[in-house]
Amino acid sequence: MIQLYLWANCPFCQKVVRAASDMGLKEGVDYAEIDGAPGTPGREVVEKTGGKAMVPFLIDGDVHMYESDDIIDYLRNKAGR
Ligand SMILES: N[C@@H](CCC(=O)N[C@@H](CS)C(=O)NCC(=O)O)C(=O)O
Repeated sequence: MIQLYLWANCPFCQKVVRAASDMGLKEGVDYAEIDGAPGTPGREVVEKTGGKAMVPFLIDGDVHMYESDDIIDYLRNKAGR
């Protein structure tokens, strides 16, 4: 399943979640939401996998993505809408 590392305080993360919801994507069904706030285990995964301390971050198999607009485009293509 697509993994989205997010931080509740982050407006770019909020934008991604809103877009996913507008596409009809469901957390826990179409993607997994993981806490990527500073100091969390999720943030460690973000840094180790992508090399940057930044959220939102998407992991889908070998696909890794940091830019919220790229993530939204990727979800839209995956969702086919
Ligand atoms: N260009 C990125 C910007 C993302 C961004 O600036 N995220 C901030 C949080 S809102 C961040 O991760 N800052 C580093 C940190 O929190 O440690 C995007 O559009 O997704």
